[in-house]
Amino acid sequence: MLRPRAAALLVLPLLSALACQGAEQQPPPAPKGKPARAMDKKGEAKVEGKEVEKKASQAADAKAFVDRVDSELRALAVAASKAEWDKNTNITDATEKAAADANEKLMEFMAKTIKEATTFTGSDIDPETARKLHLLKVTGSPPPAPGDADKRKRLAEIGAKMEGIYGKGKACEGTKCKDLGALEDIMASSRKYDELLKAWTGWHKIAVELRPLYQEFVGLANEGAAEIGYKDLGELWRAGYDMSPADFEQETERLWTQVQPLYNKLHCYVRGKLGDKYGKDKVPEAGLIPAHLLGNMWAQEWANIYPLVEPFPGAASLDVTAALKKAKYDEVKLVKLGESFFTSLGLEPLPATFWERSMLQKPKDREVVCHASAWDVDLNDDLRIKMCIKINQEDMVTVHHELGHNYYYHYYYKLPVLFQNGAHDGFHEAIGDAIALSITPAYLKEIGLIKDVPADEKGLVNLQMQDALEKISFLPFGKLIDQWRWDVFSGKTAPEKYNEAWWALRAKYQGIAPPEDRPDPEFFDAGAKYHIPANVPYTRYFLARILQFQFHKALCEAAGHTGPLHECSIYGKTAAGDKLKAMLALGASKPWPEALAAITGTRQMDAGPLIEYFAPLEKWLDEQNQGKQCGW
Ligand code: X8Z
Ligand code: ZN
Repeated sequence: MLRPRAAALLVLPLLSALACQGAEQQPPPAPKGKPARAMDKKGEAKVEGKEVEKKASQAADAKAFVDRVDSELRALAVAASKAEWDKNTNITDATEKAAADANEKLMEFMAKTIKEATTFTGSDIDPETARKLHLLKVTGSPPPAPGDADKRKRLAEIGAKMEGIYGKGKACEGTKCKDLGALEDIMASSRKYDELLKAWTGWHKIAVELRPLYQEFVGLANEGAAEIGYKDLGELWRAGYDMSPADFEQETERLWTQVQPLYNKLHCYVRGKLGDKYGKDKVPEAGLIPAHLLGNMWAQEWANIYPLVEPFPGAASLDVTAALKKAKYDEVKLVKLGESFFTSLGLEPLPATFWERSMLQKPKDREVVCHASAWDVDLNDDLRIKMCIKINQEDMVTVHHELGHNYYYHYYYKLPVLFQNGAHDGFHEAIGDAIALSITPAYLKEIGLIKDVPADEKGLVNLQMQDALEKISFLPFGKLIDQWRWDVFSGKTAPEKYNEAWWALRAKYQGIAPPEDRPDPEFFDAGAKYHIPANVPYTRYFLARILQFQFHKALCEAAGHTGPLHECSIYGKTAAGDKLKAMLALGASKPWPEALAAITGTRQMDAGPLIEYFAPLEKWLDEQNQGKQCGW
C-alpha cells in the first residue's frame, strides 16, 4: 500500500491510495473553444499556432511536474513507511510521535501537490502523465489533510494514536489482562455462550476510548477532502476505481446482489445449527444470529464453528491445523510453504532481507500491531511481513494473502512510485487469496501434509462447507464496513448514531445482532475492528473476495485444468504464473479493466466464478433449507 505499503495507518493507505484510480479516470478534457474573435484566416492561424505552443509547453510542464513529484513523493513516503514500521513493531509514545511527524510531512506535500496537479488540464498531456495526475488526485491515503497546519498536525496525531490504542488494546479483569490474540482464541474455540460473551464484550470495550478521536478524525479528513474538490472522504475513496463515485456505489450493489442469495442460504443453515446448539431462545428460528456465536470476534469469517455445522459428521473432512501441528510447522516454515507455492509458478524467491527484517512472531518484550500486513518499506523491494503468526489453517491462508501483496510489490517496484500500486485496491487484496484457493486436498497430499484426499460426495460437501464458512460468510461484512463509513463521512449518520447505524447495517447485510443492548454514545463497536481506527478502506476486501475466484478460474484455464473449479490447483503450473506476473507488473499503470482483461479476458468484475465454485454446496444447502423460513 502506498503507504508504506502496509496496512499501516496513514502510510499504508497512502500507497494503496496512490494505486487507486479515481473518479476522473480519464485524462481531463482539454479546454474547449477557439481563441476569441479570429479576424481572418491568417490571424486565426497565428492565434492557433500560439495556442498549440502553449499546449505543448503545458504538456511538457505537466510531465516535468509528475517526474518531480515522483521523486519527492518517494523520499517522503519511504520516510513515513520507515516510521510506520517502527511504530507498528514497537508501539511507544516516541514511535507514535515519529510516525505522526513523518505522516504530517507526507500529508503536507500531498495536499500542496494535489492542488497544483489540478492546474494541468491540457489535452495534449501524454497518457502516462495524465494517468499519474489522475492517480495523485484520487489518493485517499493518507487522508487528505486540511491546509491549516495545526489541523494537519492534529489529523496525523489522531491517526497514530488510534492505531496505537487498538494495537495495545486488552480486556482486563483486575490485573489479569488478555490481548486480542488470546480473546480471538476464545472466540474460535469456546462453545460456552457466556464465556464467548465475556470475550466479545471485553474486546469491544477497547473501542469506547476511540469514539471521540474518530469523530474528530472524520471532521478533519472531510475538511481535507473538501479542499481538493470532494464532498467528503467517502466520495474520494469511491473515486479510486476508474469510474464515477456514484457508478462505483452501484457496482458494489450489483456484485452484492449476485452473491446475496448464496449468503442467505448459508446463513439459514448455520442459524438452524446454532439454534440446535445454543437453544432457540438464544438463536431465534427466523431472526438474527447473536454476533458472538460465529467463531470470530467480528463474525466476519465463520470457519471456526465448522464442527458445529459439519454437513456429514464422520465423513471425510480436512483438519489442516492438526496436520500443520503434527508436521511441526513453525512461523518460518509456514511462510516458506507460502513462498514455495509462488516459486512453483515460476515467480522469484523472496529476497534475503525479507527473512532478516520481517516480524513473524509476536514479540514478548513490547507492544506491536498484530494485525497482519505486508510491506515494501523502501519502495525498492524491501519486502516484509508483520504478523503474529499462529500455526493454524486461518493463518496459513493469511500468510498466502500477505505474500500476494509482497509479490505484487516485487513485480512493480521498478515502476514510477505513482504506478506502484494494484490495478485497484481489490486486486491487491485478491492475489494471495487466489493462490490460496489452490490449497486443495490434492495439493496438501502432494506436499505430504495429509494422506488421503476425500473422494466421495459427502467429503466434498464437508470441504465446501469449510470453504464457504471462510469465503461466503465474509461477503456482507466486506460490503457493510464502508457502507457505514460512507454514511459517517457524508454526515448521513450523525455521531450520536454511530452505534445504531453500525448495528442496523450488521442486521441488514449479515443478519446478525449484538449479544446485548449496545446504545450510543456508550459504545463504539465499529471501532473494535482494526480498519476503522487504522483508516484502511474496506470495500477492497469485498471486491477481492469476488475477484479472487475470477483470477483462480482464469489461472486454472491457463494451467490447462478441465474439471470442476473447486478441484483446481495451479501448483507448479508456470503458464499460470506467467499470466499472473504479467498482470502484477502492470501495477496501476493502466485502468483496472485492462489489468483484469490481461488475466481473465473480461473487463467486468463478476461473481459468476465464485458461484460456480460453490455449486455443489449450494445444491446441498437448497435441500437442507427446504421448508425452513430463511431470511430475517
Ligand atoms: O486485513 C486483512 C489482511 C491485511 S490486508 C490481513 N484482511 C481483512 C481483515 O482481516 O479484516 C484480510 C481479509 C479481510
Ligand atoms: Zn491484505
